[in-house]
Amino acid sequence: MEAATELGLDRIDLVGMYRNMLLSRSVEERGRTLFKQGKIPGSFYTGLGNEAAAAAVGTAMGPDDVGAVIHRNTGVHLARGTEPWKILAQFMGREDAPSRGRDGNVHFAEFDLGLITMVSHLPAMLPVATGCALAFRIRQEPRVAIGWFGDGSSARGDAHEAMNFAGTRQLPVVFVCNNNQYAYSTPTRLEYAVDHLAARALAYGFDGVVVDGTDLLAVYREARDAIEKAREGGGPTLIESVTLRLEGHGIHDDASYVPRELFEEYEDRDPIERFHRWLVEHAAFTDDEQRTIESEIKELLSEAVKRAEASPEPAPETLLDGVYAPHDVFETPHFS
Ligand SMILES: Cc1ncc(C[n+]2csc(CCOP(=O)(O)OP(=O)(O)O)c2C)c(N)n1
Repeated sequence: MEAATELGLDRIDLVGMYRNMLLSRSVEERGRTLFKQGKIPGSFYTGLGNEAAAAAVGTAMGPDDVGAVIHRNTGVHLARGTEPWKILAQFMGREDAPSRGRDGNVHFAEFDLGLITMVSHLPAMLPVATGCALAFRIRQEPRVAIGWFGDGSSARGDAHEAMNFAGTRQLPVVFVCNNNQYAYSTPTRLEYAVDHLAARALAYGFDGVVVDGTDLLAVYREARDAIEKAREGGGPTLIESVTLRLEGHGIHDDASYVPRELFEEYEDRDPIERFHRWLVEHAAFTDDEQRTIESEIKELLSEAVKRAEASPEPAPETLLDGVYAPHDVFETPHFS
């Protein structure tokens, strides 16, 4: 428990992050079932294996910080307060979902909770995170922006541009790379020639750290330190959180290109089971508590499915509503 106390986390925080991981996986499992029932259009994507990293960074963010999320970050949405029914409604393309049924099923975020919706073109949101950080600097607000990206996305120009700009201005932004070792079927050795992506930070003029993304407390420590450093004017950090995508890119992909042994290695390091063992050993977490959380999540999700299914699909004649900015008045949404 000492390690957690040093991080400013009490037992309630720890159990909260554990619950976040369980809920995140359960929401996605429910999504998988809905997909099999033909209720989810397109394909279906999860953050299986990335739960600890998402819960940890989402929890380490301050209330006024903002984040540009990607498709492996269900736990970040939950940590910011997105209700599970909205996520399920989003998966199903319903009218009451954050994207109101007008974008891909993992392209969503609740702006009011400080999250920015991703667009498909990865990692186009990193310059957006850097832009938020520039705005915070100009307005002299003690806020930090977080930009997530994947190992594959790191090979694109916009990743470099966002980090280079942030480095030159020492902006309050934290770049979090979910390095899950494959970009679709491309392994990391074909994505970059350095040992670790975090090594690139040196060239941009800021710190880079590699962390085991299956270790919740380790990710929390790095995220909290980087966020607080950025808030205090210490500039950006690149955190490379190493995990393995525990299934295919999406439900349509059998991941046959990933060696079986690699899956086995990472299944043994499942972030949820790993932190469960930690809680039992260090925080006297009981079977009763486990059962209570599980049954509470089960109930929450049956209600969530009902509420999501009750939300209509968007009416065809309204499909373009909200998709394009009005041409006469261009109002830029902004964080108050
Ligand atoms: C610019 C661009 N090229 C291709 C794609 C298609 N695409 C979507 S996700 C993906 C893999 C991205 O890999 P990575 O950044 O490592 O994230 P991961 O999906 O592995 O978490 C690709 C190629 C895209 N969305 N954007």
